[in-house]
Amino acid sequence: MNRPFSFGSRQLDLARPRVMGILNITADSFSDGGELLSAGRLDGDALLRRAEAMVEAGADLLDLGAESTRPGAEAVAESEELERLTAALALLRPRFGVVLSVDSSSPAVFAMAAAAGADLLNDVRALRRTGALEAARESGLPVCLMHMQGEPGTMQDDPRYHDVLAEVGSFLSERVAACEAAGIGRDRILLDPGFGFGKRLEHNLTLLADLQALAASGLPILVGMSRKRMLGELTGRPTSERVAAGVAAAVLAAERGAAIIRTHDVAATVDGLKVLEGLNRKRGRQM
Ligand code: 9MG
Repeated sequence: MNRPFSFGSRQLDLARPRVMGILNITADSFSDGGELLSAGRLDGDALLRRAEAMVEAGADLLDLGAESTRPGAEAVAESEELERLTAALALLRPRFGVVLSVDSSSPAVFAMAAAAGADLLNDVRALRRTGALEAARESGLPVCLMHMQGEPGTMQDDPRYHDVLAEVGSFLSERVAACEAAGIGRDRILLDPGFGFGKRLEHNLTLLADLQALAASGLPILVGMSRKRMLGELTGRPTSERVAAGVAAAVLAAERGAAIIRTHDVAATVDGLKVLEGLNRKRGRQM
């Protein structure tokens, strides 16, 4: 089955799982903070080198973020976020044909991103900020709606659920309905259960085990587990040594219907997904 999805003027067939490389233009992201900034400003050469390596390794999407969402991270002023992302898009857009995603919750950033050639809005707050739904609609871009319990600063203090799968599912359904009411059609929506966003290990594992339930919505599912704490809890390893665990998690998610895997480790993830694709060809399952 072909599942073409339009990201602005670009299309991706999501019948085969795709890899989204993470580019954090931040001082304090949990794994790669500070690597793309020099004296507080975007290091353009470092960004281009990292983007090129990811695209060569097989990334079909790149996700650009200018504010860390890790617990305890410093807030970044909207003007600073706009400046970093505008500069990054100006460098990347003319050079790369891949889908460029912007990780932000800010309506002002959404408007800028559309004008600067971005193809996707990735909002960990699922367009809940004032004016976000309207700005996303006006951008004309597709949106990734992610589930998060609480806010980044405190979300891991004491996350609780009665039924994490049902609660994440109903939150996402409610956000899809809000998008549709605001004029953003289902053909412009991707969903994300938000691994690690206000969730303990047991919650993350339940969501991974039952990811097919979310995929049953018919909307493409994006997941991000790369180097996250859940992998450290399972393996006892620090962030820099979680690549293998991240690939395992990516393959398990793709097998359960994830269409896009957000990762720091593009080459390893692409290889892992090739193993799954080979197996599925053998099983006669088309991807
Ligand atoms: C920005 N960001 C960090 N982790 C993420 C995840 O798991 N999903 C999405 N969509 N964005 C994320």
